[in-house]
Amino acid sequence: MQISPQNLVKKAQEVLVKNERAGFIMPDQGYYQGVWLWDTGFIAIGEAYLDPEKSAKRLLNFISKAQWKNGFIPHILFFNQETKGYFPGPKYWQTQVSKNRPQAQTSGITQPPNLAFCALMIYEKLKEKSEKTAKEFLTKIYPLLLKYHRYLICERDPQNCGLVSIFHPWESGMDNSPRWQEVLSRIHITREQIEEIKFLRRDIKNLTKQGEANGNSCREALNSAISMRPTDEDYARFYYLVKFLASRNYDDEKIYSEIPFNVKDVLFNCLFYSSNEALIFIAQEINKKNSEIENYLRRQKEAIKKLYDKKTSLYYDLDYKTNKLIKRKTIASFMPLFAGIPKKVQAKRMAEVAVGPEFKGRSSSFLIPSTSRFDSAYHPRSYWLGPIWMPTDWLILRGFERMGLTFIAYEIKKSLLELILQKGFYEYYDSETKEGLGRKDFSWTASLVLDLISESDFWRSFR
Ligand code: 2M8
Repeated sequence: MQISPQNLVKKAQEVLVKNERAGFIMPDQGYYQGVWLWDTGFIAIGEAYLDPEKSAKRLLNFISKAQWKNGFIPHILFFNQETKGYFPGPKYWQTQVSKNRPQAQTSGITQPPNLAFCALMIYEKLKEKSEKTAKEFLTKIYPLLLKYHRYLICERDPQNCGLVSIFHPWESGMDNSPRWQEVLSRIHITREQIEEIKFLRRDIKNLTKQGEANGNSCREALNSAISMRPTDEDYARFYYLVKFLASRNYDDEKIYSEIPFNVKDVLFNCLFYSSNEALIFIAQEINKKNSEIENYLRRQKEAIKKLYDKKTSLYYDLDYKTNKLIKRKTIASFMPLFAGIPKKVQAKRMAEVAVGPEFKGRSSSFLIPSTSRFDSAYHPRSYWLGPIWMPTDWLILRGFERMGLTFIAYEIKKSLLELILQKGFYEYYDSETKEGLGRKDFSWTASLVLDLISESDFWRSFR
């Protein structure tokens, strides 16, 4: 065993401390040089168990610095103008073309909106110490979150259909998921564009050397290297979309109708739904009423229900251009559980799929790989094409728990903890061998362990 159960909290805490920089917690130490939106939310959950005041301060600080004037919260807040080894750094986003950009260096896209339900978790923990401090935190964070949610509703769902759009695979958090293959194939990429990307990504190859210099074994360093990450072709399309957004001055109205990537992502929408539930709760706690969010929540519920496919018993993204469901089975298909949307009978069917041959497979553990083992793009070691990721399995287990399917939730939780004790806090894990892959000592993995081992009933009770 790599970590003894008695040492788990200490080790998780060490990871968070190690990845601290300038008052923020980065995803890792070395590659991801900035603060990511949904990572920040998940990290805040774990830190709330250790030091809720610190966690509250960090979350407020992140939003205050990163948020644009129109309420938009970008997926990365950068520390510096240059990010050696990480592409694309600030200069490629050209955010200066937008009248809404903040002073800080940021990206120009967002990420799954988990911040409101994470803020509520911090509130729960703050309350255990001081009711007054807890309410003060909500009073400060509520207007910022409300502004962000209003941005998503107005700019990403201009037709008020109840589903917000994403404009880039990175906004989904599951960058190279097979869900995006067909939509992305509509973007034609030239040989020159691939060559340009090869050049722009050349620094990542230095990571291997850097890893060795830091005392990591060669194997571990190689795991972080280029082969398991999205390909140059993927990146050429990702970069095409970055340039597309900047060329429209980050004007959402134009982008919405013109961009080739406009998808109603099921994961994004379910986390937004849960964050809206949390926002309504937050408003009540500080004696405010928010009928605007309440109305949208009802609309969202009806719209998410329509993403269900009876034949496969799962939920799927909607391609805005074709108005068709994107029927690729991935962990995103289970996210309505977290939002509490499926009927009990549907949730039971989803549990059967999760533990069946397509996801759990023959493994004795109950871990859910990011992509169905039967999908043509499935790969056990390649980023979002198949490996096991802590935050998404965490969302699924909390979802099963919410639906009252406690047996499967318990089994996933147990399997996740066994995995961490045996392998440590990796970015993701091989879905066949369970080997730790990507970056070592990864913040969201360490942070969510702190929630898994707690006896807290919060995720079942807050809604
Ligand atoms: C990964 O995404 C970034 C781009 O945003 C990247 O590959 O460079 C994803 O796993 C994403 O979900 C995550 O938030 C980010 C930082 O951990 O890394």
